[in-house]
Amino acid sequence: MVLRSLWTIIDHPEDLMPLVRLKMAVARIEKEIPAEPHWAFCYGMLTKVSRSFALVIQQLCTELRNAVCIFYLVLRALDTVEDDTSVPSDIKVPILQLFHQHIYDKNWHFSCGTKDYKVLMDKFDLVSTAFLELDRSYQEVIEDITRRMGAGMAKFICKEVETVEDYDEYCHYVAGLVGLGLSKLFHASGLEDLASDSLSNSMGLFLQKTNIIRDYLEDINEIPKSRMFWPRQIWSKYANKLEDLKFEENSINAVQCLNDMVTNALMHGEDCLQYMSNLRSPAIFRFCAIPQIMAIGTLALCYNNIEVFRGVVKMRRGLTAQISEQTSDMPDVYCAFYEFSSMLKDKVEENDPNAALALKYVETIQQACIKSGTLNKRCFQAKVLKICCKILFSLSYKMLAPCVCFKAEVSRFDSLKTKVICTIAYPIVLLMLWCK
Ligand code: IN0
Repeated sequence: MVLRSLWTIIDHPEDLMPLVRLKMAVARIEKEIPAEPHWAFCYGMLTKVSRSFALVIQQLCTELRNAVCIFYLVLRALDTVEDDTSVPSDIKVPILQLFHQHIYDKNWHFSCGTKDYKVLMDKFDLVSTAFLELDRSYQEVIEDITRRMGAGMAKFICKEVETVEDYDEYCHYVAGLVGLGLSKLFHASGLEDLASDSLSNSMGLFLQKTNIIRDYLEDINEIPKSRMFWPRQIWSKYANKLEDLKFEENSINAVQCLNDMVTNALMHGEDCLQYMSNLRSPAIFRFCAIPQIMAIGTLALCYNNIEVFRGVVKMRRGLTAQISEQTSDMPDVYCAFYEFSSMLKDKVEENDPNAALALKYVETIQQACIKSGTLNKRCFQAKVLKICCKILFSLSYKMLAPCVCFKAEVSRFDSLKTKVICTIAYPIVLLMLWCK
């Protein structure tokens, strides 16, 4: 594990500093938890259930940050109820439908979920206490979205995702509504114009469809019962049962089905670019842009990749650290969307049944990036920087490694043992130097 991480760093030296700085940023926010017990619980919980979200939320001004933090935890709690397969449907449905009322009641309590989610549910009174301190305009948004999401989730408790229309409807309830809610919170803060429902919905759908694709294996292997979000209308073209896609003998069909799903998600890319380009506040912009870039990066990684059916396919942590450091304005987003969609385009095979449609969506995204007129300069600078970093790293590695390695003579530097020692020692020395 440690050795694999070291090889990844040797392969991608440009990841090293962003990773160290990210670690330090996480340590900083863990120290900066507020004093009042209910807010301390909420921010502590946020860091536990989602470290990267806890980081991006930090950029928002205090008032909006508190509202988004509570919105996130309320939605996570709703999700915990929906996800807990040990709760019978007749108990679950009314809880989902009435959740928007429970958030006002400090004495309401329902125990479910596991690990951190169980703690969130058991101490939900602390989330309610914090919710009741928010400005009324924020409370109204959170209440309204929780009501609509709870009703939508309840509808899908007894209903499978059959058609592509069902898939869009389900994703609207669990993620599109988050987009609508966030747009209203941004507007209530006075920092943004109110975005259209359609663009806000697309922001959520792009993220959620990416999660559903990436989490195929985790969801299908869920105990005691599989969770299935891939629409039958898509997978039935490639298999008799959704779980058959994970078996080796169905690899060709599995990858074609996966490509069909990725193509479907790509359709929202253009709307997301439009939504982000309308934002005015730099903090809100970064908060929105980082997850979107992660999503298109994940889609590019998953496309035509059988590993989705074998294990977890995730972007390198170093790359996600780089993205969160290097995303500050729209040209950065255009550059990332262009680069990741090019990566995906290179993986499209002519004989794939959905090749033409995938290429069409890639083209649409790339055209939007080109039209911005900011692409060439920014992307070129980023590439040059990356290449320089690689050259510098490999040069300094060759020069420093023999010194780092105790007793290593240049002639013996090529032996495998020496190389392994140097590979371990070099990043440590580099880190120590940098920390000084
Ligand atoms: C989110 C979204 C989110 C952030 C910013 C702007 C958004 C606009 C529209 C819709 C959603 C928006 O971001 C988080 C990101 C996240 O939690 N990532 C995970 C990583 C992962 O792999 O899952 C992490 O651990 O950090 C998100 O995924 N969702 C979310 C939930 C609530 C809020 Cl307030 C914002 C979940 C979902 C279902 C995609 C909407």
